[in-house]
Amino acid sequence: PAEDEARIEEIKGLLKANKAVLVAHYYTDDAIQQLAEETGGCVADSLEMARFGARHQADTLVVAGVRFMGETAKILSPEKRVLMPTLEATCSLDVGCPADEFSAFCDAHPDRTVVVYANTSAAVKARADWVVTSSIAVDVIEHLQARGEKILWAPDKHLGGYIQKQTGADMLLWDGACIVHEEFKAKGIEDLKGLYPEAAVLVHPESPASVVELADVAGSTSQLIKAAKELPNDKLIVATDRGIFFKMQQAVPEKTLFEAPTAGNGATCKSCAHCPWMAMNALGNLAGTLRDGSGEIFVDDALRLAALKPLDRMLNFQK
Ligand code: CIZ
Ligand code: SF4
Repeated sequence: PAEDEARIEEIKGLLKANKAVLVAHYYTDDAIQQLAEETGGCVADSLEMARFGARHQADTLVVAGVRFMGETAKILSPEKRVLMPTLEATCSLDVGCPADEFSAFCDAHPDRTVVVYANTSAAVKARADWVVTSSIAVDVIEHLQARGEKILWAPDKHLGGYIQKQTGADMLLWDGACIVHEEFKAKGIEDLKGLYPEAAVLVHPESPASVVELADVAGSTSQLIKAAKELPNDKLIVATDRGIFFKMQQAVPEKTLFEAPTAGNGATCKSCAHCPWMAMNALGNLAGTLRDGSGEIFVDDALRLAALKPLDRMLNFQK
């Protein structure tokens, strides 16, 4: 629509005027991802978003995603201004792991190395020995296991259970879940496979074990996009936020992508394959934060330094 066109032009001007760069997650809406691409920003998973933001020369990073991604950007780049289209965009994993309860859990298990998923608050990261994203979680846990370490993992129990199965590591799991991935149903995927037996199944391991078991490839968003290119199949059933279809279809324009069903019986679900918090990022509030700086992220200095340690371990980790 013409209204969006005008907004997009305005945002392009504001990005320049603010020496700002737009960093967007794969799960944000197509218009945001496209704008990030067109303006020299990046569209990526949370690990690559963090790396891109830290390396970039811009004065201001505009992070389109959820709160922890903006916080991570600020922790890694304290000298930059970090803006988000909305400060209300959280994550069920972050909400389900309050720092005080988590800290008590760690205190009760002092013999374990604390590894947390990137989808956590700065305060939870500050209590951890390691931060990981789903792109490198298995590699890091393998490395710790080889050193004989026992793990305390938080917050996603499905991802934790998947890593445990892959590595055989001794892992004590926090009881958290992603409201989007938790909705994928094995029955629905099996039914779809019945219709398209030649289709490959791609699954993000935040999904329940019954769904991951059906996967031809399980992996992070960037790993799934890579797999879409490498697999010979020209039909793909994809169990992750449907925002990923923008980049995945670009990567394999000739292939047919199917959304994995979120209900086995056609019933509606809470979140239906699209994260409600990612969806809060829109052209209107993106322009708004660039105009008035309303969505700026601040992280207290002591907290920042404490959270930086386990984040740096992740960024410096070589397999
Ligand atoms: O589910 C998420 O929020 C993901 C996949 C984040 C990430 O690591 O990119
Ligand atoms: Fe959190 Fe799930 Fe949304 Fe990702 S998709 S931000 S894990 S609620």
